[in-house]
Amino acid sequence: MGVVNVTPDSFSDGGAHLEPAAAVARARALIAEGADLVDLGAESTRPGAAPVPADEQWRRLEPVIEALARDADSCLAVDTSSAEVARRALVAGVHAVNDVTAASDPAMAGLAARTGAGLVLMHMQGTPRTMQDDPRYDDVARDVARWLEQRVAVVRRAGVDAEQIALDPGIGFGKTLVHNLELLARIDELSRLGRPIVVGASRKRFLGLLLDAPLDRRLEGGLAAAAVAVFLGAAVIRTHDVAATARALRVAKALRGARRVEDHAPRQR
Ligand code: HH2
Repeated sequence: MGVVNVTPDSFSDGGAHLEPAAAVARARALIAEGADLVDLGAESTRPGAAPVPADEQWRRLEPVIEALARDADSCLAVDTSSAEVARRALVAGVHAVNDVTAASDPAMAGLAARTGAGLVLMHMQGTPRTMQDDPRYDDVARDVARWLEQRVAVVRRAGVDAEQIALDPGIGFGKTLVHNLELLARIDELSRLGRPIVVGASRKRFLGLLLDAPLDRRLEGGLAAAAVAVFLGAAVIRTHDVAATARALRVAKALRGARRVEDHAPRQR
């Protein structure tokens, strides 16, 4: 899943794709690099970010979605927690909604149920404004899994089919460095929820802390995190750097496949 933020203030590409033509070109480039899905967002969710009104999100997104939806090979998601923005995006040709608040707006579940659109439910503790103020868990992997399980039950009751749903532990959303590491290292525990797991570690602050590196020197760290996540069973990697990620994931997937054979076949020497 390639990321295009049509925002002035996203943490890593803010301002770069605010002009519709730049966003469209970036999305097409990511598809050419191997993205199966492009995630279009118009509201930054970086720590401390303020909400963007639905009308402003749609003003930013509309020309971009209209252009991309005409492309035969584009598969698009909209990164929004506004059911109104999601509704307009789906009408305009988007296929899935990526909601970092896991359908906190009850209208979101109803919309997904009516349209059959894909729905990514992401875990966050708090809101972007407050989420990094001393986040706490008893056991981060278990707590996140339980919370996601509850959100799945809520949207299922609203009529969303299980097949529509993917789940995301929300790396960096109300988590310390240790929480993020533990979640990634135990990502296989989310598999028991029975839905594809999405992981977004690309360029995030925990990589900066580990590597003591600014945004433009976090690529290798993001690739390492993505490869481990896929090796442990993650199905979708959300990334700003598609070409490099696609290459890394081919290797990670091959290794995962080799391990499965090893698990089931008698050992031969
Ligand atoms: N991370 C960001 C935004 N949306 N969605 C999912 N499902 N998973 C994530 O990890 C995730 C997400 C933050 O990254 P970015 O979009 O690059 O930045 P910003 O929120 O500042 O626009």
